[in-house]
Amino acid sequence: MRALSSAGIFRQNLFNDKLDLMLEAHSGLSARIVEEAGFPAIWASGLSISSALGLRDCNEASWSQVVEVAQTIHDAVSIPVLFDGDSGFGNFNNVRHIVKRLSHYGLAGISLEDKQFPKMNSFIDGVHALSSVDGFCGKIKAAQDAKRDPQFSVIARTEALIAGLDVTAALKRAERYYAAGADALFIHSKSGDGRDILEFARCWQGRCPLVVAPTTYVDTPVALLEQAGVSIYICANHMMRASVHAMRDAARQIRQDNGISTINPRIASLPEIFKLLDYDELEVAERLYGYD
Ligand code: SPV
Ligand code: MG
Repeated sequence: MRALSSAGIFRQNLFNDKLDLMLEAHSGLSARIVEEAGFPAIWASGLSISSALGLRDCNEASWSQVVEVAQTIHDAVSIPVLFDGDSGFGNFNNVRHIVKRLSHYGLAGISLEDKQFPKMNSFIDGVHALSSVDGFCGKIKAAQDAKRDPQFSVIARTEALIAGLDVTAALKRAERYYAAGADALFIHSKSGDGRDILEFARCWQGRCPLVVAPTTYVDTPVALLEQAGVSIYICANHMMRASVHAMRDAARQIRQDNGISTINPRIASLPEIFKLLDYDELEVAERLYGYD
């Protein structure tokens, strides 16, 4: 029997009856740590990848830059990687070009959001202009038609709540995206208590899997979201944010001490890094293939 592709494994996570947590990665190294911690899948976050590149999450990074990082992540791990496709980096034609490449390369799926291009990160105050419903449905159809692996998932993300619309308006958009062929629906919100998400999920009634990224409603219990019908809970930027604190502390300490003696026992040892990146495997391979 043929082994399931990464996309097939992700689809199983999406459609099983339980909620799965996905954690963000923005580099091959962070991806290895996410896999090591036992997560079933990785969110290749636009915000985190842009931040790691020293860029803002408003499409300052080109689509090929972001795809290249996502491919590096995919190469570094054996768990599925879901690509944050923002608003598609243009129109339907850009979308199908990107989906063709991602699915060809073996990524598990793409999330596309109904904002105009260039998009701005959802947590920046200001206007979040939505795309037309018809235009976004075209992107979903184009993505489904372009994928090279039938198991590749196309997730439609509505930013209706982010743009200040209500749950009814978000549901209307979601219904159209589902009818256009989305495999799952990502409902995003910047509320502090997640009540809008729970209301949305209640009304959605499990028509297709729901995806959420509770960045602002951190205290909403995971079990409550699961009961409401959420399939994927994305921890969207936490590896990137954790690394900023850790790197700041290290930089300050080294600067203050004018040396590396205090910081040395507080950071990862080199053997730890070698283990994480499986240097031992090289020895095994050398025995098999020779050294030259
Ligand atoms: C990202 O991680 O880039 C996302 C999620 O799209 S958010 O930043 O919450 O919009
Ligand atoms: Mg994003």
